[in-house]
Amino acid sequence: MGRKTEQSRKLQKRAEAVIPGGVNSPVRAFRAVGGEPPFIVRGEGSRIWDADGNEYIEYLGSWGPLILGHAAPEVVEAVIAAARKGTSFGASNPLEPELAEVVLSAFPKMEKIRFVNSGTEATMSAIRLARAYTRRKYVVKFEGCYHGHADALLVKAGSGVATLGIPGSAGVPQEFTQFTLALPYNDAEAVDQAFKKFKGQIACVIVEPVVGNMGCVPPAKGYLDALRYITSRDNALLIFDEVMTGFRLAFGGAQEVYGTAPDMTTLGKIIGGGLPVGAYAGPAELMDMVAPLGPVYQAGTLSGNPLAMSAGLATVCYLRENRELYGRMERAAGTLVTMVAEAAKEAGVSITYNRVGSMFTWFFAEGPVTNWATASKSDTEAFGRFHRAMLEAGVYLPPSQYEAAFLSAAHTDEDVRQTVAAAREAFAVVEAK
Ligand code: HOZ
Repeated sequence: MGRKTEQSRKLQKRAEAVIPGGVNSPVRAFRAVGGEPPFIVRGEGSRIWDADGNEYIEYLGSWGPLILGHAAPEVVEAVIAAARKGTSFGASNPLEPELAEVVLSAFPKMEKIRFVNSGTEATMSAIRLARAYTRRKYVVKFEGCYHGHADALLVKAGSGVATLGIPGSAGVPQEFTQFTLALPYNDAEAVDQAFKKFKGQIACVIVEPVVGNMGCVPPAKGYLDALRYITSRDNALLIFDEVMTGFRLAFGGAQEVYGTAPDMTTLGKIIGGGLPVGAYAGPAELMDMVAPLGPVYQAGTLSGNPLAMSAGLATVCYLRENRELYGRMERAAGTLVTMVAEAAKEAGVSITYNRVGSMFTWFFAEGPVTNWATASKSDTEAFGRFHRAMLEAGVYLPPSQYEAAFLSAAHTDEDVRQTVAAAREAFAVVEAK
């Protein structure tokens, strides 16, 4: 219990005076877990350090992008080299087609890609394109899935809105979401019914093929294929939101792991190597509808920014050349989640876990977690106690039950061992209340 907090506390106070909640993204405020958010001043490999000098093993990875760990030398060198040549041109630069080629090589069905600045922009633009292509209005999404904070997608959403218990948002007129149908995840029958009810009117189904935004929830066997079948049957498009899972679960993302090909893919996080980026990709026939070739407008001052492109390129090229990393991360994450679950059992604490590759969640819930209905039964108070105890012990987990954790290529067996030891002590605190 020797963690110092004075400097972070001061910084939080200072930030709160000028930034809503002191944060630039709500879930960072630790409201769901209690305690004070440390201000991070440095990261290296699997570790971060806060303003008071506390060191943490961390499983946030900047919410997913840092698959190679903090300040990976390849990425840092690439960004420095790019910055020396200029930080932004507002004109095309050679790194854009270079990154486009490498990213597209991972997704055989995607022929063209457009880079944007965030996952929110990526999904918003993909849906605009799907609506233009199909000339239809309705969009199907799933409860507990989060596709950024565009108005039409803030319906029964996961991530921060689920964390704060407000799965929509004030300021979004009902008219803006009237064409959004939110259905339970992992329930193909519900999708079939919706397509029967709205026959010929649904433009697309957008899904996180492995959900990360209600915690990690994998698709049931055959579920993604069912989505593929139902959408194709009605000439609607299937969009895989692989902002989290792209290059995370495998080089070719969830579509490689599960063998189901969508019509469009949205990306972000890892393809920016820790700098702001997003992208949407699809067949040329579709993508050529985007301006300047077609009538679907979408633009951005910093899109294709050379620093972001260089960080993304360094990251995905490293992954392409070192694919054995995926097996290594999967084994380490497997050991971690099962050993922590065993520690929970020994302490008499009820948890269940989901893991796909290197993304995972320990749910403070009894039964299997397969959708939002089951995820939302988690004991979030117990999760909060666990989170605070882990932080005290030097382990930084996502500050929400409804966000996936990520293990990086920089995590070592020793990190895993220390994390399990910390969890053992934390469960005693969880149990004691
Ligand atoms: N998009 C990230 C994963 N849910 C969360 C980042 C945030 O909301 O700050």
